[in-house]
Amino acid sequence: MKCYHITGSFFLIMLLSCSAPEHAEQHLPPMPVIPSDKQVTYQQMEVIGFIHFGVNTFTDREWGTGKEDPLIFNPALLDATQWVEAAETAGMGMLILTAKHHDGFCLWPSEYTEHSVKGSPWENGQGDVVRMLSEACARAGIKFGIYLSPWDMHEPSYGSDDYDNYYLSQLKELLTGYGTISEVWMDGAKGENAKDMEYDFNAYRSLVYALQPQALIFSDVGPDIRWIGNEHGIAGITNWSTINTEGLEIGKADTEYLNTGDPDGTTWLVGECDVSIRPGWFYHASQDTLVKSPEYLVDLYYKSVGRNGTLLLNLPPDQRGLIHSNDIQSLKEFRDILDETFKHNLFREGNAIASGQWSKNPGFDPQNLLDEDPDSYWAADPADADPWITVELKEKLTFDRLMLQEPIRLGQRISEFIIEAEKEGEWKTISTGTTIGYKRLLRIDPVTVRKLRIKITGYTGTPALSTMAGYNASSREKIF
Ligand code: FUL
Repeated sequence: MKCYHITGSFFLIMLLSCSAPEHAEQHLPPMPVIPSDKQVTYQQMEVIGFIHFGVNTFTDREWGTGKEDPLIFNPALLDATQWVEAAETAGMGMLILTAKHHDGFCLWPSEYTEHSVKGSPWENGQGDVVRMLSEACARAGIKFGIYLSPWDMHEPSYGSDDYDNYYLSQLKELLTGYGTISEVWMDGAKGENAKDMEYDFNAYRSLVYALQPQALIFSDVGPDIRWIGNEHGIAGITNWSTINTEGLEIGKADTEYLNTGDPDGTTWLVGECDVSIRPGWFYHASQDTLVKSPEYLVDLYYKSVGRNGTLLLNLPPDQRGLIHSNDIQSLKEFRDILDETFKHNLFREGNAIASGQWSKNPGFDPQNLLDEDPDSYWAADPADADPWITVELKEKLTFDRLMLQEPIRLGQRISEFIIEAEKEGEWKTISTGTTIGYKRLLRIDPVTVRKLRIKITGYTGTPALSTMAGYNASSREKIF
């Protein structure tokens, strides 16, 4: 919208219409695909924990056989509160427990099988790990989720049509007996004896939503959370929360596609980046020295949360039923490093000026980028082809980390951006990127400047940003 070469009252009218764009709406219209409230709350947790525990812990295996004797399950010091404390140390908002892994052994006394804690010497067969952990999470105010493996090596009906009923009955026990279940984790792993059987995922999902409507369901293809396509905890450098699930099947989806999402996707599925703190998912004493270092975990945070995903980090308790001190030390230092890096937003007192804004309404003011509220945002004037925002800092400052956020309640829009800094009167590119979404963290070489700007060069809808923040990395950070 240009207003040059116009004179007199006509000029005045045009000037008024330029400075008060037609978009006087109070709200930026949302994109066609937006997250549900529960998906937003889930993503804001950023880091969550996985607990792999069961007969494999006692056989030193990753996958069992289904023939394990429940008598081997005897974690003499099991303390779910210690697991929750470890999770809290790392700043996790939820713990997901392997209520049943592929071997079929149930960590709760299921009515539908004898292959469970009931047959173990632990607490004289009266124990219930699901109950202990769900209660410990509730006490600490963190969320609780379950992994109920569809693959079951022990259950005789596995491979036949009757199996879905068995699975649904167990799911119902877990969904009705243990308070709020915030995430239900399902994978598509299958035994050789089930080649012709299809899991009835639709029925599983319907039951979850009927009994716990607030629960989020994870699988390769959602319906709330999608697998990120690898078990290394790494999201695509480009990562859309939108994706097309049509034709995608659990266990058969293209992992590259899951890793990056799709700007044209018709479904919102947050990408969850699962990885274990050790090489294995279950505890093995031989891996006590192979616990991922705090620096490595921080690097993973940048590659998951910092790329619009969530980090699902597995903490396997040992045969005592406790999380090993090496793992706890790493978790603690992981959080210390992150806290140190992100403790002070250097842009907080800066001044933001934009190429334009959606409307004069202060709700769209560029200054909203510099506060700590993820819901306050700037939205561009749609007439600007390459909208930009310049941030003038209160003085010359040095920073080497940048954080960008989109107001994702309105969808994900930005596909390409450039960050420049003013050095000796010239704008120099200091970073470029693609998607932003909930959070994009950029690690750059340190710059000392007064002014920087972001230019948004690609977008699928009128661009909006809720955060632009600058930090100085803890000296303990490393890039792997
Ligand atoms: C996979 C399983 O096969 C692994 O054992 C582990 O539980 C991982 C998180 O999911 O599907």
